[in-house]
Amino acid sequence: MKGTKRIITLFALLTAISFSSSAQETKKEIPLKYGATNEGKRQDPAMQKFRDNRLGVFIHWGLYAIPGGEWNGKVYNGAAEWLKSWAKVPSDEWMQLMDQWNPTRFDAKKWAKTAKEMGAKYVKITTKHHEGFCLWPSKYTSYTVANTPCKRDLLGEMVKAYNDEGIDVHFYFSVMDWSHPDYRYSIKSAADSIAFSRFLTFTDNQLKELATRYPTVKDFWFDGTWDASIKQNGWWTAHVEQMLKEMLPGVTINSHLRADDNGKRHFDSNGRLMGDYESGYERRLPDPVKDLKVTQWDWEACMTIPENQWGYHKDWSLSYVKTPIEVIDRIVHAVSMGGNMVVNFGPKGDGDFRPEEKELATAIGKWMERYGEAVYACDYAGFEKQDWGYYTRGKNGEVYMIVFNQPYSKQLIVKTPKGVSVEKASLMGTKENIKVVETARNEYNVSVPKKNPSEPYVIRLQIQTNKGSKGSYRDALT
Ligand code: FHN
Repeated sequence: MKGTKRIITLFALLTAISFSSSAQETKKEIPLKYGATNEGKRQDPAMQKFRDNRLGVFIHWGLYAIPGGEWNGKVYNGAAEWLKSWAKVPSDEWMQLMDQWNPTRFDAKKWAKTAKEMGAKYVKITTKHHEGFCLWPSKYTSYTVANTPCKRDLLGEMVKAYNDEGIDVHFYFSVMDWSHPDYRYSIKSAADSIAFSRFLTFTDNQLKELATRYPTVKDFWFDGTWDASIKQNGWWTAHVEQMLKEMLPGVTINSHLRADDNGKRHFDSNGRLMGDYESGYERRLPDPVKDLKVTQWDWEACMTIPENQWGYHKDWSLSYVKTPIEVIDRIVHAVSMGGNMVVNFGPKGDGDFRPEEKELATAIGKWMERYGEAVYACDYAGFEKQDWGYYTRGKNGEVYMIVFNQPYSKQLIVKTPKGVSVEKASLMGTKENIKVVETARNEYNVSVPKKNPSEPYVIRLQIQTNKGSKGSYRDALT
């Protein structure tokens, strides 16, 4: 019996040793040629500007805007920009839509004005979506605006118009290109490898063309990079990042582009973020309590207004459509965790926006005009999340409470970190001072405004650090 006990103890010891040494092994740095290039958050002015912008608009505009989700009389509920795939339309047939591409109502200046009035500080434009149609006259393919009845360089017009309004332009670019004969989903043979390397050269050429023709572009947002073919060519993603950064000093690049030596995407095999900011939050947001790790790096989320329509779909009744307050909630949610938010618009084939989108832009603009101080250039505040809404922190250390849920108690609970006290509170956009009562150690009741605002509102807190609570408190002995 004693012998058996000893064997069990020895076995447990050996298992523990082998577990702890394997834990140590996993901690070892994996040597990488194509891993992350930045150490921590970039702090240069271009990145700071990207971060301070906080609110952007996404424009998904391509041939898919013409059928708007319907092919041969059948309406497909899936994302409209994927219609070619849902309806299994061959590329040559799909590209015949180019004959109908004549957006007579397109007015870049109006688009830029709409974005400005909405309070957007930047725009992300689909230069080329998965279908392969280019909004600029690329000399590397015939599938471009130049070969449509429209003929104009629509991308160039947009870059100029948005820049004239002081709005930064970011380029969305899909690497996956359904129109290109050399694109491969995976590399299974030497022939695939040769074709795909021709495709990568074509892509390099298009990217260099974009960077040269439109040098004011501030960011490249890559998409369609999830296929095995790209993961097998992590070197190429590192090369593109370097190439664009050499051509356009200060340019920012999303994590979507990157794969490392082992095909790991977004974060390399050592867990470091690749690219300049994380771009994995599409139509979802990190949990404000459980996912605070995101505050350690820069990130940007993007969101559709219906559940999942990026390009124009003629029937929005097929899924839930977010209200302006729900969209504002998501913008603030992102900023409260140190992220940016990009709200998507899918203009029609004629170049106009649907009325719902115009109304939404106006509603967001109205709110941002009044409360934008709590959004632009703001960051994670470091305060414990409360049910009434979100906190953000301004550049001068002021803390904002953005209240979405009005409590019956008429008291908004604020719990401050150790050593931080709330000195004063005021309602943004008014001269009203708000009553603050310390209720326990590092806990305060902040009164709701005298008159209930009929919209989410912002209370500005004046806080002091290295001070803490004034009362003498004793924790319960339990
Ligand atoms: O497939 C695309 C989709 O159509 C859309 O462009 C979004 C935008 O973030 N990105 C891809 C889906 O992840």
